[in-house]
Parts: sequence; structure tokens; C-alpha cells
Amino acid sequence: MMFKKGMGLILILFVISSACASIIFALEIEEQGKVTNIVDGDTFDIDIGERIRLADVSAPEPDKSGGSQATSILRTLINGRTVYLDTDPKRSYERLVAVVYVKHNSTHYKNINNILLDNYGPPFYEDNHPNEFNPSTWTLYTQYHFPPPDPPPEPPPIPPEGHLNIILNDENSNPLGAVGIAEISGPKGHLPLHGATNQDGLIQFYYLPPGEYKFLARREGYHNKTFSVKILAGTNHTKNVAMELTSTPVTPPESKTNRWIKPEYGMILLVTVTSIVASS
Ligand SMILES: [Ca+2]
Ligand SMILES: [Ca+2]
Repeated sequence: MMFKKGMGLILILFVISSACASIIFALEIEEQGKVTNIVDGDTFDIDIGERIRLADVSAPEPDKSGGSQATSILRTLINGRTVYLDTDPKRSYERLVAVVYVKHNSTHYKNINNILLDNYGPPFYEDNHPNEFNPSTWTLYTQYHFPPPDPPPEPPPIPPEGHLNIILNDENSNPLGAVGIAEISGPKGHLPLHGATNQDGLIQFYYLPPGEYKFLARREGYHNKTFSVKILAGTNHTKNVAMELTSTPVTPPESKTNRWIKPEYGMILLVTVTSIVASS
């Protein structure tokens, strides 16, 4: 029972907060028309036969100080333009009381009432009447009722590195293990790659900067082999390399004698030393 009460409270709060959000942010456009005449700093006519009074914004009468300046400013901002009107249900002396919007770009309106108060100050002043509007909630720019279509989702970022598998085989396509692999040249930004293939003839290098790599493969009994690989960002590249047996069998180097002097020379030396000792 407690749980249900709690849930109910959350639901009520949600509804209230949603309602507040819509009061604050909803943009009603109930009339629109082209401005045909500026009456004074806070009143103008549009081509659907309506006279419009700016909501919650006032300007001096034309014959008072600042009046002609206010009329001139409003004329510059909206005369001849299409205006979009959020109107109040209550009229004022037969005039529609409205917040006036003009198109700013493909997604946003400019709030003329707010611009007059924020950007022009005197001769304009806030004159907050009891109506559906509250100047403290206004913003200079307001998004249209119809939001633009969502932009296409961005493609996932490409990982900046690539991976490399090198597979060494002999002439009969059998995997060749214990082949020494050493990088000869490659892009900057990494330590030189080296290692040896495993029993499957495979060696793997991960997280390589993209670019051209050149390798040397060496194994006793086989011709050295150089090969190049191009690593692209975000790819897993496999390079197959075949090695050829050397044509002549490898013979072990001649064993060097440990003796530093030949026996016959040894005998001559011995005799010479003996005769020197005997004669002395
Ligand atoms: Ca309205
Ligand atoms: Ca008001």
C-alpha cells in the first residue's frame, strides 16, 4: 500500500513538472500576417485586418519623449516582414495582445517583445499585465513548434590503430615457426616491431599506427625475405609470406684448430731452446 502511494506521488509530480515545462516552453502561434503599418512603438497593423498591441511591453506615445524613436525602432525590426503571433484571449481596445515572433533561421524564431526590452531598453519598458504572458520566461530565440528532422546518426569513430597478423609458410604452404621477423621501416609513433613466428607460422602485432611497414623475415636454411604491409586505421590485416629453402645445403663452418702452432714447428722450437740452454 505504501508502495502504491509512493508511486502515485511520483506520477503526480511528473504530471505537474511536465505541465510546468509546457507552460514555460510551449510556443503558440495563433495568428500570422505581414506588417503593413507601424502605429507607434508598441502597436502595428498586419494584412489580415488586425491591429496588434505588443504584450507586456510599452513605449511612449509618439508625441512624448522617446516616442518617435520607439516607433522608428519597431519599424526597422518588423515593417514589411511576416510576423508570427502568440495572442492572449483578452483583447485590449479591440487590439490583439501578442508576443511577436519573426523568423531568425530555419529552426528558430526571434522574440521581438524580448528584443525590445533586452536590446533597446528605454524608450521601451516592461509593462507586465495580467495575461497569459510572463516576460521573465522569454528568451531571445525560440525553437519552432516543428523541430527539424534529426540529423543522421554520426558513424562510429574509427579506431586510430590497426592490427597485423603475419603468417609464414614454406614452399609447400606448411607453417614455418621460429622465423625471426624484424621491422625495417614503418610510420612514426611506435617502437620497432620484432619477434618470431609460433608453431603455426603466426606472429601478431596490435595497435599499430596506420601506414606502410616493411619487414625482414629470417630463418636458417631459408632465403631472407623482405615484404611490405599497408595498415589501415581500424582494420585487422593478415599478410601471408612464403619463404624459399636455400638451394645449397648449409654446411657448418670449418672447425678451427685450437693449436696455435703446428707440431713440426714445435719440434724445431724445442730443439732451438734446448741448444741455447745447453750452450749457455
Ligand atoms: Ca496564446
Ligand atoms: Ca503578463
